[in-house]
Amino acid sequence: MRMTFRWLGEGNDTVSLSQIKQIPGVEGIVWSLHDIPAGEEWPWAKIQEVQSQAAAYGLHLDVVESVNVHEDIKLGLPSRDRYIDNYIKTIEKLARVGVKVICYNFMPIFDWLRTDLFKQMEDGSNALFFEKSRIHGIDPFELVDSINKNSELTMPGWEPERLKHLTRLFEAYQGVTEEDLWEHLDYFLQKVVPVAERHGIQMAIHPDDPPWPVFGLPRIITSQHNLRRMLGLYDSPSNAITLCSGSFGANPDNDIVAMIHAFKDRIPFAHIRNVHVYDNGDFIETSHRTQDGTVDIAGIVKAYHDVGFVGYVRPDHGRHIWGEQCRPGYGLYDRALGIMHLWGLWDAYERVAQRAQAAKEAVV
Ligand code: DNO
Ligand code: MN
Repeated sequence: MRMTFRWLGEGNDTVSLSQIKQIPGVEGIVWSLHDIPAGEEWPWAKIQEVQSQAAAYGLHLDVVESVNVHEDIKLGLPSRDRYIDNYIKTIEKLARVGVKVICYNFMPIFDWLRTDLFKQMEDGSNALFFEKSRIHGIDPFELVDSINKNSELTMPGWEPERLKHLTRLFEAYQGVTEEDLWEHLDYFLQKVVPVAERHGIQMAIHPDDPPWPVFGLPRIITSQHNLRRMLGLYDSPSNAITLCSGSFGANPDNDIVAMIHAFKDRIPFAHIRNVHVYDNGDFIETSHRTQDGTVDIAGIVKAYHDVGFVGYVRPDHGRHIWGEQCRPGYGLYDRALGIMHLWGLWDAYERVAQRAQAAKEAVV
């Protein structure tokens, strides 16, 4: 497994490249141009700027997260072709700086969704929290306001630019069903995957977070069954998955170990994080440690080890600990601790496998 760390860009992240460089085993950044609105072609100069910033620390740029998909593409509007053309031009440019994986998602309007960004925990830390019963009473407009007020920095997934047109967007999604969304994803993939293929890039869809419909908007990347359907839309290694254990793990019916075994050839990028799901369906983002949540992190790392995983990994959201002031979910400390948990597990499985191999050879 090749360890990476999300970096939100110079002046846009509380974590520096110099700090990232010091986390054991991190070889690259997972990056994006967060100030470019969805649908626009990424400017070459800005791509090169990140390239030289990362190069100064010997970090690679192999993974981009995300190139956001314009809402008109998800809505299937005639204007989508223009935005798909821009998407394709961006893919071609990213290939020129050696990008191998592009993570994206296909969630209408909202990316990840929580009811509380700083839920106070007993140990003094705080973390992102989702209260199932509250979500029904929440006005999405107020939620967007409170999320943007709570953070001075633009949060990935909640870019004000994207959310400016909320009313219009909600209207546009009236009557758009899950089947429509499947069709629109299919249309997008038929255009984009062949280009990615030509450039040796894997388009890796991120699951919906949480993996069920919110505010009456359809969501489709929610389960193993639907992942299979997604992969079937275009049979190519370039039509792939970002397997996010925290997003899928918010629904305890999802068996992430089974997903790893089922789709091992189509997972170039893994997000590994834990959540604790309560009996009433609420969930809190915990430390990455296996025992702290309800997602079987040790089992997941073992499954990746068992299938000989050589893809990219990153810790996902972390708690806010030791008084760190950071974007919700994207501090340095807890994610760095998460990495050490993942390495600890990986190294131990590696050692066990080596010993078993040595024992086998000794018998022969
Ligand atoms: C949640 C995060 C997401 C992710 C985007 C990718 O688990 O990893 O915010 O970055 O959905 O498009
Ligand atoms: Mn994720």
